[in-house]
Amino acid sequence: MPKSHSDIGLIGLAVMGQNLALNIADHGFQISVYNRTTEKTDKFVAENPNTPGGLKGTKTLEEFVQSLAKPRKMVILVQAGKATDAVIDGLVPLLEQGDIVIDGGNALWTDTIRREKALAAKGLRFIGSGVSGGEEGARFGPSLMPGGEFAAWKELKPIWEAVAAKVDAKTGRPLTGATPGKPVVGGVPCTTYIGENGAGHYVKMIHNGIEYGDMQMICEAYALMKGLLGLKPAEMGAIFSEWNTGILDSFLIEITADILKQKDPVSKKPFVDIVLDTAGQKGTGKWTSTNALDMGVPAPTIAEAVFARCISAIKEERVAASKILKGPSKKYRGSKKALIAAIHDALYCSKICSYAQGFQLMRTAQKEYNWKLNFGEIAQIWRGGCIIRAAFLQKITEAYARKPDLANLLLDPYFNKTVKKAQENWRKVISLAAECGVAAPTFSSALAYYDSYRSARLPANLLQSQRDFFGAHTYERVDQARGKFFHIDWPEPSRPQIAS
Ligand code: 2AM
Repeated sequence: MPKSHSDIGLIGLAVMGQNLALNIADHGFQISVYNRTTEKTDKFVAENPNTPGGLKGTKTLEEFVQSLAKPRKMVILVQAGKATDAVIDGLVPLLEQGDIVIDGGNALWTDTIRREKALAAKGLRFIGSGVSGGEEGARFGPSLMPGGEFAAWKELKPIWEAVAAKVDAKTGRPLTGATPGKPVVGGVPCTTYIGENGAGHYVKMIHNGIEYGDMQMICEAYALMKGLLGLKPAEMGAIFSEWNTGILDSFLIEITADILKQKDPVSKKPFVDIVLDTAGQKGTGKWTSTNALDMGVPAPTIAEAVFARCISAIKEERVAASKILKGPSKKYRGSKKALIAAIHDALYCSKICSYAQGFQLMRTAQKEYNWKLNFGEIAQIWRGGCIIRAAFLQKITEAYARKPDLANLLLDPYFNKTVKKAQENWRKVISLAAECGVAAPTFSSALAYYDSYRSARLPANLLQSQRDFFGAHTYERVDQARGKFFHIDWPEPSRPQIAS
């Protein structure tokens, strides 16, 4: 017997929307659905007649809104940007005080802040929730990062906790095996209240920036094994499978192993060998990097991962350059086993630096936006459902449990000790990469970040002197208190003057 009013509604029946709606219905919630093109709604409802909670198709926004129990809760899953604004504009006149609009798209966090404020002025509540895990995650358990008014979150919480991915309470391992109509039972849900207004979408963006870093770092490990050792894809697949049983245990390492073992169905060659080496991007890595520059927070490894995609995209130019620009002819002649172990360590150390940068960004943003982020919990809800899910995240949760106001992940005793032990290998890999001409932009950038961060004195003394020389930008002195600025009268440059 359908309920007179649905527990929640969802607007936007593209794949993500359909999957999230089915996930919600699988948990016994009745859900009303609406799509701008009605045929899609009809088809979707007709194709899924027997979900535990029930799907209710609606043909107009009015019908959709009227079908919801109060306070109404409705999830928007349409394209981020203009489409989201268009849907909100259509909804607002139909809503009543206290109703809750939830944007599950990949919105820019500043848009979420703007929308939350605009709706609050009308007595409506707005939650911007990051939804991570792609289509599979949406269907069987995503990682959910909601931001907005806390009281609104409490209304949404039972549904969000039910549909989120689950991890084992003791081990933190993702609980898998959900099938249509039979979701995972028990476990700790991969969702928690992130913070006010745009906090959820901000944290989702950082997740994606970290994801860019993880993916590129894995690609560099692959490039090094291929370039320095000449390994074949299947051999590398076996190595990644082995790595997946240790500290690198993660979704991305697991799928990399599978990809490297995959044969192309057409040519029967290793699949990766027939894939063109140009990578696309949708923008969240760029947003993360731009935000790092805007806030003046060093996140070079994440930015390098974005640039690595950019350089991959100029394929024709690279092919032309490859015929002109020569690299070294040096080959690696040492132990294969030792180098594989060193690449493993380089990957792990680089990963630690990349995550340290992501968490530094969140730490700075929370001050800028007055959020109170719980970094340990954020790492925890990334353990299941999302693309960066990894055993390693447990170490981050533990680090923040030890010291909630940790300034940088690298300063935590576990990470400090790990990098100390592994850095010889890390440095060996970077040296070899440079000597043999294999590009390893994120590995190298991460090491430079580590070496800069641990430097009590950087060459910026010279840089500031240059600034004072040509622009009278002043400098601070090592023998005076901070905040006192000096300038000296510099001599004319000694180079010959060019006559104008
Ligand atoms: P459609 O099926 O009618 O195109 C992803 O594109 C989803 O966003 C689809 O469900 C799409 O609806 C919806 N969408 C895109 N732009 C929209 C808009 N301006 N208003 C409402 N829905 C929109």
